[in-house]
Amino acid sequence: VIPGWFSEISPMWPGEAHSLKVEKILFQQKSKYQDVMVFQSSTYGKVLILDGVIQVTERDECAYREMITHLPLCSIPNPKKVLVIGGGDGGVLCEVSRHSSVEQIDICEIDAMVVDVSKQHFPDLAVGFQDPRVTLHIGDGVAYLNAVPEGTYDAIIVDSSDPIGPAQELFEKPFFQSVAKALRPGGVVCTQAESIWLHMHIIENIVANCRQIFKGSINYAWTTVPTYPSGVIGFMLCSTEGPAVDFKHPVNPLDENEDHSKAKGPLKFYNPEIHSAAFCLPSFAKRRLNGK
Ligand code: AAT
Repeated sequence: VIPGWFSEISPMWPGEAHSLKVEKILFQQKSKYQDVMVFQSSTYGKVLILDGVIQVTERDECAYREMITHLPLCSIPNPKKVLVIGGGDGGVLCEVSRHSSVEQIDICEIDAMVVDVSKQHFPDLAVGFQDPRVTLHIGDGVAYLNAVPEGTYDAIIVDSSDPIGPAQELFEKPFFQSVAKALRPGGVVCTQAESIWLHMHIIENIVANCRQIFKGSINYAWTTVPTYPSGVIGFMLCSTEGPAVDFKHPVNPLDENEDHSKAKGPLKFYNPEIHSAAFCLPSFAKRRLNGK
């Protein structure tokens, strides 16, 4: 450990640790669920850390939040009811609210401290909570989903932390089963699905479970986020049986239906070309995920 630097050390990426130079620690407290820390870095803006793992940096969070939101929402026509699990910083909510077709946005975040800390230190993300379509539920995403009536949502976005800690169950088969039940026919889910460089075994397990559960399309996509382990992070996209969804060819381009009333500023990362490109996998990953 280098003095004055934050190093992201975890058994999920043994033998390596990305480091950021710390200018100042702005918040540090233990919540009911995890250690919460915010610091000012010298090159990535403010950084949110949960249990020693980087969740958000001001500089590169756009790549993650835009992709995890618009990959699913631009793949179906007229999404109306959207559920976000995790995502207590509010960044994903900002992106969902760009979609003018959306009428209802529910979010279930387990840790109220994440929401409070975001309101205090990441106002540009927490502004997502101000959209009148948003309802915040504080609680476990697993329990929340089990109580949702069948067929409720057009899209579910699982913006969850890694499977060590409170998010563990969000990577397990029963969770994907309740996601499928909560979606309408032809509804879509997009979940945070780790790195092709570090976590092929986790990804293979998610893909195997989803193949059994989702009778529509199943695709893995990825994007680059410099401060996430290995610099890339992926998403599992699935649709339920019903109207066919072709994730690789977006049918709902944002620029045509975008809600400009909130003056959010233009998208920084997502565009229709990068949407389709996100599903192109390196050969090693393609072989493993296609079972060849
Ligand atoms: N947009 C920021 C990126 C995240 S945040 C993940 C959020 O999921 C955290 O706020 C965490 O408190 C919440 N969370 C964890 N478990 C649950 C649960 N069971 N139910 C609801 N919310 C939960 C993800 C960063 C990925 C990091 C990659 N290394």
